[in-house]
Order: sequence, then C-alpha cells, then structure tokens
Amino acid sequence: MGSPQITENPTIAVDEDEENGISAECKELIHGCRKEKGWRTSFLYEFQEFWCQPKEIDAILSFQKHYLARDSDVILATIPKSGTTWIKSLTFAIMNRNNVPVSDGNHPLLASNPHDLVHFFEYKLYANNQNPNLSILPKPRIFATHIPFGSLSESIKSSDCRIVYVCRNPLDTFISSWHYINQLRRESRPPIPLEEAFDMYCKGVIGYGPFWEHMLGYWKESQERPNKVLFMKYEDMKEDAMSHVKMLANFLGLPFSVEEEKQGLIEEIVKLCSFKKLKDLEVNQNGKSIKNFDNKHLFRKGEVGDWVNYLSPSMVHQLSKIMDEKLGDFGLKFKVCSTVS
Ligand code: PAP
Repeated sequence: MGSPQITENPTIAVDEDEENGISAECKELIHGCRKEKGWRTSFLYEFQEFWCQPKEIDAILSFQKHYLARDSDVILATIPKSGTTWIKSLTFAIMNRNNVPVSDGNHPLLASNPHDLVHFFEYKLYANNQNPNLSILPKPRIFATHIPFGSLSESIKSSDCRIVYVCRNPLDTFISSWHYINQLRRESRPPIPLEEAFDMYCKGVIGYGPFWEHMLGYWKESQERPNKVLFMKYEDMKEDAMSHVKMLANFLGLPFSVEEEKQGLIEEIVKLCSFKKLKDLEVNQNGKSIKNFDNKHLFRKGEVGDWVNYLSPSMVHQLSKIMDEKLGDFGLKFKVCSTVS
C-alpha cells in the first residue's frame, strides 16, 4: 500500500488555460488533431481514435512511454461514470484482506476515498510530466485507467497482468456524466443543457469515447482472453454483488477460502464498499481527491435506471438504437430497465 511521491493534477480553475504546462510534444500533436467542443474543457481532441483533453493526452503519452507492467499487476479499466469508484473499493478490499481485515475499524476505505488508494495512470501517476518510480510499490500493484484498450502500453498487453473492466448501461452513464460535469462546471462556466450533452454523447464526443469503441475494445479482448480481461457490468453487480465479488476474487487469483465464506467475509466486503457506506463517510462528504474535486460528487444516486427521470422517449429510442447498432452484433447488450421508483 506504499505510494511514490506524486503531485496532484491542478484544480479546475486552471482549465481556463488548458494547454498551459503541457509538453511541446503534446502541443504539437494536438494541433494536428480534430477537435470538438468539450464537456468540461473548451475542447476535446481526437487522439489515437478517442476523445481526450490536452492534459490527459500529455499524461497518456508519458504513461505509454514509461509504464512497465508486471505479471502481478491488476489494472481497473472503465469509461468515466461506469462504476470506477466502486470497483476500486472492492478490488482494494479483496486484495488487501490479509494485510487489513475488512472488519478493522481503521480500514483505509473508511478514511480515504477509493481514488486515493488506487491511482489513475492519467490523472495522477503520469500527470504533470511525472515519471514515478513505480517499482518501489509492493506487489501486487493495483492501478486504474480510463484509457481504451487499444492505447494501453504494450507491456500491459504482452504481460500476464490482469485487467478488470466495468461498464454500465450508456443511458445511465450519460446521465451520471452530465450531472458530474455540471457540478464541476459550476465554478467556471454555465451548465451544459441536457440536449446539447446528449448530442455530443451520441456522436461519441465524450472523454475517452466513443463509448461503444471503449466497451468493444475490452469486450473483444475479454472474449478472446478471459483470463486476461474480466468484463463486468454495473447493473449485474448491483443485482448480485456477492457473486461478483466472488468472481472478482477468483479472477484475481485470490479466491475466498471455505472458512472466509463461512465467516461472511464476502458480505462484509460488499457492505464496506456499498454506495451508502462509502457515501456517508466523512472523507466522502467533505474531502477532495482526484484533481482536487469534491468527493461528494462521486456519490450521487448509485442506482440503475435513473435515466427515466431525464430522457425523453425519443432520446431513449435514439441512444438505444446506437447501442444496438454498435454493440448488438458483438453480443454486448444492456437491459433497458429501471429500478428507480
Ligand atoms: P469516475 O469515473 O468519476 O471515477 P465512477 O465512480 O465511475 O466515476 O461513477 C460514478 C457513479 O458510480 C455515480 O453514479 P450516479 O451518478 O448514477 O449516482 C455514483 O453514484 C456511482 N457509485 C459510486 N460509488 C458507488 C458504489 N460504492 N456502489 C454503487 N455505485 C456507486
């Protein structure tokens, strides 16, 4: 659980000057990229076939050059607002259960936001032109990323390290993203109207999007190499968290013993990492983590199907059609249902 000396990315206020501080290489690169109006920053750039902000591109370039995967590494991958905070907490609790008992009143998850326990390559480790010495971290190391599969460093693809991918119904991911971005924009610019954000989302223009390409990259890999990539869905995890925690532990090579199961350890992990438990913690009510953003915005509703409260029937039709056209042929489907009352 040691941590190399790394500084945080600057706060949102700096976004006014989005290219400030990025490397000459990145500046030159983005000037040759297609750009579109961004959600949080003025522009998103099409870099390696996905949409990204300049500072993220700079960090990804550094990550691609420097990160060397170890066979024992675990990488948690998501497109934003798909369950990153949740999968970070679950994986951390599972992998550290022999160092820190889940029932320990001083468990790190009770005092730290999951993003401060499992770091992103692009927002923390390689942000701000950093090249941290990750070899000092104890094995097994856990990292996180929003980078699409195709742009992961070669050592991730060729080593035996494991990748856990969580995706979420795009109807909910869109609503979650729209709320989150508008919370962050409050300090610097007016909110994006729902309709405008929806058009951008349907065109694929969202950080790390198009969402369909992001999902398919990991989906195809999980089909070809199920021991390399575990593909999970937020909705399935909500429906049956216990069996997903068990599946996750098996995939990570750390299955629960009969004794652990008898003691109710799986249930304890599910409870420790539950939306309600994490949301109510002081650190998540009043603390700040990734990029100095308020943790409280990471815990909004945590439900399946909140889109019914926001999207018109024609929007649901339009996005469902895109999901069907882009993902259906590959067997990747989401139930269009809502459990929100
Ligand atoms: P990130 O990409 O910024 O890290 P991420 O954690 O992927 O965000 O997504 C946040 C969503 O996960 C929020 O969904 P909502 O807007 O629909 O409410 C958040 O509430 C939900 N979430 C956070 N923690 C948990 C958890 N422990 N269990 C279930 N859902 C969670």
